[in-house]
Amino acid sequence: MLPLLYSFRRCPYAMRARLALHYAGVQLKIHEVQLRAKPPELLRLSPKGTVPVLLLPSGEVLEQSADIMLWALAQADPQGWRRPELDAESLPWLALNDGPFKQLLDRYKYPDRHPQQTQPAWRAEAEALMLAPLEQRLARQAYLLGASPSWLDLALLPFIRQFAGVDAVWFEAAPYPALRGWLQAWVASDLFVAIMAKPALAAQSPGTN
Ligand SMILES: N[C@@H](CCC(=O)N[C@@H](CS)C(=O)NCC(=O)O)C(=O)O
Repeated sequence: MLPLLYSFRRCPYAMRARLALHYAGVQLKIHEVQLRAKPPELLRLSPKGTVPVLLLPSGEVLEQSADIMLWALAQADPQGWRRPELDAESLPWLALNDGPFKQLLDRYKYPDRHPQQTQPAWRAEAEALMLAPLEQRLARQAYLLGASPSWLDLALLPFIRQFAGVDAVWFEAAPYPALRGWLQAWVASDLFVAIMAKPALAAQSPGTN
């Protein structure tokens, strides 16, 4: 039996899990779910009802994207992307991303649901919190933790991509050239292209795209 990943193609958390699993060369089955109609077996395994969820052959269930990434890299890490000696540096970035930045990203993306501020005001907060500090880092080093890639690049990439996509014209002209270069290179990578491939038609359920 192979590990089974419950995933949603465009979910940034599911994307980071798929990135790590693919990088590690883990053989698995992917169950593409519809968030509005989650399969009952997923909710039995993980009542909190978010994706990604990884069911291991042992019966163990990993319910957090970061845990799935770390599990994947513990299986294989061909290019040394885990870098545990840098956890003190990387884990605060992960927490910042998944907490306050994700919240601002949702507000920037759906300003109608968050009328306390204008969309540019939400964006400016997110820039100060995340984009400007990331730009500073990437102006002096090619990847988030130094001269070579790490799991932190994979963990943050889908969120920065989503942020960039809210207003691509704005992002293209924004004062973040190093971040833009980093994002473009990852999005063009074989790894990213592979994890965004649409599920084979035969495996698709009606209504997915
Ligand atoms: N902390 C979780 C967050 C996962 C999450 O929020 N996933 C979203 C999709 S991007 C989800 O499944 N939301 C439930 C829903 O929309 O019904 C993780 O890191 O895996």
